[in-house]
Amino acid sequence: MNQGGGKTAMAIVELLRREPGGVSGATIGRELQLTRAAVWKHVSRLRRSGYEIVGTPSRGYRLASVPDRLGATEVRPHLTGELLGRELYWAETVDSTNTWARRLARAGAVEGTVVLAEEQTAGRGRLGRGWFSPPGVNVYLSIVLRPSVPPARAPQLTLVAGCAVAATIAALAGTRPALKWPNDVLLAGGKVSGLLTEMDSEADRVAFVVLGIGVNLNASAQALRHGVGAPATSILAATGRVVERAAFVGRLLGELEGRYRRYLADGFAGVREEWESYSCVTGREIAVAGPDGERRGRAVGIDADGALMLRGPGGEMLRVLAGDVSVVDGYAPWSGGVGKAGG
Ligand code: BT5
Repeated sequence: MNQGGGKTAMAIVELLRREPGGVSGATIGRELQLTRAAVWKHVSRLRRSGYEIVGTPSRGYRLASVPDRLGATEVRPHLTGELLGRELYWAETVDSTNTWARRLARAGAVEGTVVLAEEQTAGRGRLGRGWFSPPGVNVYLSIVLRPSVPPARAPQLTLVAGCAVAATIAALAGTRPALKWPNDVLLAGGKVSGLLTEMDSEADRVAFVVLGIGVNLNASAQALRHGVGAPATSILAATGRVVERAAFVGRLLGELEGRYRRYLADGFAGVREEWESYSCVTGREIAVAGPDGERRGRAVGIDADGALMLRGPGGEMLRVLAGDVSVVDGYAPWSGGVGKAGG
């Protein structure tokens, strides 16, 4: 496990990206103040780690392809913000990026630290559930945040992040997903993404939040059918589009950074309307299985704090802070049929 991507290697890749026609070793050396031998050494190392760099006598070095990996060297060129991703950690395989990020946060990791893995061997959902995390096709990332808000407000970050995931999918998959309170993102009949927000708090303030995001990008429908015991999909399975994973991560972190900053400045109110615009449960007859048993009613929407509001059978309003939602009015918009949705 490392932070991946030396600074010089990253600078060379950036130069090569900027000059798709090729750039001479002498120019690289001049710009980065390296000897030709040092340039050659870095290029060789990049090649060994999967970068296809073609060398021609006339044009110098040309970047032919970038490895499909989520290391710092691959992700950094796609970052647009200043906060999220300023520290990037990457691993080929890890038990859970959330567990890893929590460890880093306890050891003092700065706000905005992002942890990525190609594969998780013990990816986690809520309440001890698992997250199917096959290697090399999806996104598994966790972000360390240190918002100065009371602990009770931390769950709002799940909704903030849900909007960012939905906006990123809408932009890169060309189709608008739906949000199911509190932490599911749904696309064409299945769950495409799940969020797991975990917190360490002191008496009356959050010490840190680890925001975990799993998104199925290029997993096949078949793999998801075998790996998940509930309706699941990926962007590829739902739309036929292959998504470049590093570009997706960059876009997602940018979308999230903007919303996170607005949330810190203006509170949850600014997020609420956008969240509602993606909601697939508002107006539906639903059941919520929560810590205090099951509650039924018609979903009215989320309130100013992000709690789910239901109108109960007797017309009374119910306020739900946690639970699993399923639609019971005979039509589940994400499953295309009757009954309970997964997640
Ligand atoms: C979630 O929990 O949806 C939160 C998932 C968070 C995963 C990310 S990946 C990066 C970070 N590191 C982690 O270890 N976790 C986070 P929940 O609402 O409890 O839903 C879990 C349920 O979703 C499972 O019981 C399955 O039914 C279903 N599921 C599992 N893997 C899935 C997948 N890859 N795609 C769609 N659905 C899945």
